[in-house]
Amino acid sequence: MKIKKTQVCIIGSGPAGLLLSQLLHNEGIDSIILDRQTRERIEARIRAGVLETGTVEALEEAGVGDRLHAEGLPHSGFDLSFNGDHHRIDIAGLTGKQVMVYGQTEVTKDLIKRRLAQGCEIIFSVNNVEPHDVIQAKPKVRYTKDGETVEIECDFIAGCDGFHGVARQAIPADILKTYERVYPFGWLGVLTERPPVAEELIYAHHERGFALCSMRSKTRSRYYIQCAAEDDVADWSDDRFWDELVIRIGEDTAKHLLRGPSFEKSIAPLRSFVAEPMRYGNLFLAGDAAHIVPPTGAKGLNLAVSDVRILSRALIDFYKNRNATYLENYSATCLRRVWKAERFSWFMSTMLHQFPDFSPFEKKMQRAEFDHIAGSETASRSLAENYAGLPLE
Ligand code: FAS
Ligand code: PHB
Repeated sequence: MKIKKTQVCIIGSGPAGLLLSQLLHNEGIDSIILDRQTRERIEARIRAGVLETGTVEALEEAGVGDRLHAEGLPHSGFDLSFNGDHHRIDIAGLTGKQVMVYGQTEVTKDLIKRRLAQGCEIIFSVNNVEPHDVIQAKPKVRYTKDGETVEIECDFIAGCDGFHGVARQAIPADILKTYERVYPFGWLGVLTERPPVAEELIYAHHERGFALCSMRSKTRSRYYIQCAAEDDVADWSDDRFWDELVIRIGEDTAKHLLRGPSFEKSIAPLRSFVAEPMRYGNLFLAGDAAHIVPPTGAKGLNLAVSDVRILSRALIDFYKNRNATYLENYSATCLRRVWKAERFSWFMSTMLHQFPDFSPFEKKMQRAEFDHIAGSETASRSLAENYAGLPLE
């Protein structure tokens, strides 16, 4: 069996794995990244669209801030709409921060390009990835590629392999505790080469279901509508999608809507999920491998980045100063932030979506939540602080 050696073996070449590898490299720490998908498949994924300030700072530190600032759109607020009533959340006025609209697809492309340019070993299209000896001093990761079995000997394994990855499974069932809520609906998203309907994002509650108007640039729009969890994309023609979106965002907004052909259309399931602990021996989970949030709060990608900022700080302190304190505290530090993001994402999802089993009282509570936010600067500030990103510990 072929043997490779590195300091940190990273499973997953999504935003978490790529950013971790780059931040470690900046401090002279070597890593190898494994991914079961091809580079093309990874770079074709359409996912998040909103970056917190902390995420922008981390990407600048990783040396991929140029295109982000050249093409990204700084946003100072967004619109909450509830059955036609509107309330703007003034992020800049309430928090002094902005968010950056820049697609995760572009973040991933920028990070892969930089990692490869710096000679990082990213091994795509691997199979049968297996963490081994994770509680030993020298854990290993085995995989196969082109029929050959390879073993990577390392000091640490970073499980950045997403919700469906293998790293979380390396934590024994009697130690791993998971928490989950699956929502009774999904998000049907489309991309179209048309200017966005408004300058800022619109999160809309409507009796027929939730809708979100977002964007990727001044000429490319991203729209979502809540759909049944069992819906099939084939059930949704472009015309049916646009007609439904118009109803949910209301005529006043929709008169600015430019319909166009969708060039990406997909349905994403919604769930809240947390796995504890995020560390077992020399295995560390980061990003979707450890937690999932419904995208209503725009937290998924940003949580992955904050995990990586905490993990890279811990690993760097260990290698430079042989101080393992941050490593020991990694899971607890991340989880305090994760649970606050889970709460915010659950709150936004509960207020804005139609739940088939909601009683009339619960529907009144949804409206009351909106009215409380619209009527209280304190409540609006709390929402804005969570959306813009809570401070890193
Ligand atoms: P990722 O899932 O991005 O990356 C994991 C990587 O690990 C993948 O490249 C995968 O191929 C690889 N992998 C998996 N198993 C492996 C194995 N066994 N061996 C080797 N490699 C393996 N977040 C938002 O903030 N806003 C959104 O609108 C939004 N929309 C989303 C839509 C969808 C359909 C999904 C699935 C997620 C969405 N998210 C959104 C969340 C998303 O952005 C994640 O938070 C983000 O991708 C997390 O990054 P990673 O943790 O790196 O995981
Ligand atoms: C997106 O643009 O894809 C997007 C933006 C904000 C969200 C979710 C998705 O809350």
